[in-house]
Amino acid sequence: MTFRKRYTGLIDHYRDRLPVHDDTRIISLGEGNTPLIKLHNIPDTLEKDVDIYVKYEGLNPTGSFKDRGMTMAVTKAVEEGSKAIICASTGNTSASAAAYAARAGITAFVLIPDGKIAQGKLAQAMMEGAVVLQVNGNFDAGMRLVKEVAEHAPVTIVNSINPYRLQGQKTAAFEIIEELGRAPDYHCLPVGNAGNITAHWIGYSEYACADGDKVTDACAFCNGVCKFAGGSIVGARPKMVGYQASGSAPFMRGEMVDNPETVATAIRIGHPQSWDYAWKVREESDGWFDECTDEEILAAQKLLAEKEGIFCEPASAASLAGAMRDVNSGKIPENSCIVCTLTGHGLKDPDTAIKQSTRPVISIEAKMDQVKTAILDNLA
Ligand code: AN7
Repeated sequence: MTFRKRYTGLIDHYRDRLPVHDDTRIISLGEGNTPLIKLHNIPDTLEKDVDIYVKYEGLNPTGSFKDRGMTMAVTKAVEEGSKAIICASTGNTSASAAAYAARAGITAFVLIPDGKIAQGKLAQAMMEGAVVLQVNGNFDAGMRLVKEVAEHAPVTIVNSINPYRLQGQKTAAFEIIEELGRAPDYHCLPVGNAGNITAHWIGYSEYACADGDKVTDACAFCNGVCKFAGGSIVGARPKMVGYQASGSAPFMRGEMVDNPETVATAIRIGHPQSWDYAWKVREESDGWFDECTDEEILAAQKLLAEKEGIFCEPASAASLAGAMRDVNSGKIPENSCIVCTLTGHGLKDPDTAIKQSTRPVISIEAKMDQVKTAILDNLA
């Protein structure tokens, strides 16, 4: 019998590319190493022939991509002697911060917009012992408070303005390149604060440059914390495409949005923290931003579940909704290789899922004839 080496998280796996020391105590829950799933049924419904892969980040330990950044941010916070972390969050960051703080034995303070986070995320933060502060205001208001309080109180911010977050999140790009043997032509993501699109660009850029060289473009993003190790297997980088919800689309409006609204509460963000980085990513990658309506987002979420058996949360489906539209319009050309990041798990937001489900739940008596009838009525 042969044993496969136990996977122990992305810091262990990409140690030579991340800012940790040999004796750093790693705070990990086994994050990363998520599946890259090739869609089989949805591409047939499109007007052009393309390959679409989804990177199912909902399969991280707390159900979202935030864990990639949080393992780094909390590892470094602990290394630097911090006893408490703090974040503002639309839900997923708070769930992740709470989990990694519990693992490390430190305190997490999370500021969430009152009544505007999905139930699963709130349940996680509460169960994992975070101090939950419901703010009578949106994410942007919470973020302002967090930045200010961190100047006075002994707390480390673990929002994506913490540069270690992006370092952890860049590993998703490494995994994609290593599985495809190349970078995709297009990488589509939902955009809120624009930390994740920036992190992916850092990852692709590090992989794309020659051995030992620093890519000045990419290194401009890391605030000096990157530990670039070199090693190229690809020369090309993808075009980065960011999709926002129409009601929360500051990158489309060209300015901050003060009252963002969308059913995709994860990206209900009007004042993105990585504003400048994101424009730089768009420019350097020759990509673009676009917006999806709530209807398009929910339709894509449902299509993905019904046609492929993959359940993501509404915000995540913006990547697929936008990609499908851009394939049909020809903006993404025929024969392209496309990766869409599914940032969070569908179970995060059961309320929205049940509300938009059109399948009837059939109530029956515990009788055989009623089961048989239901089967005969519903066989495809
Ligand atoms: C599922 O949890 O900002 O563009 O506070 O949860 O890197 O902000 C969540 C963001 C996309 C946007 N998809 O990523 C938070 C938070 C999901 C998310 C995003 C978020 P960024």
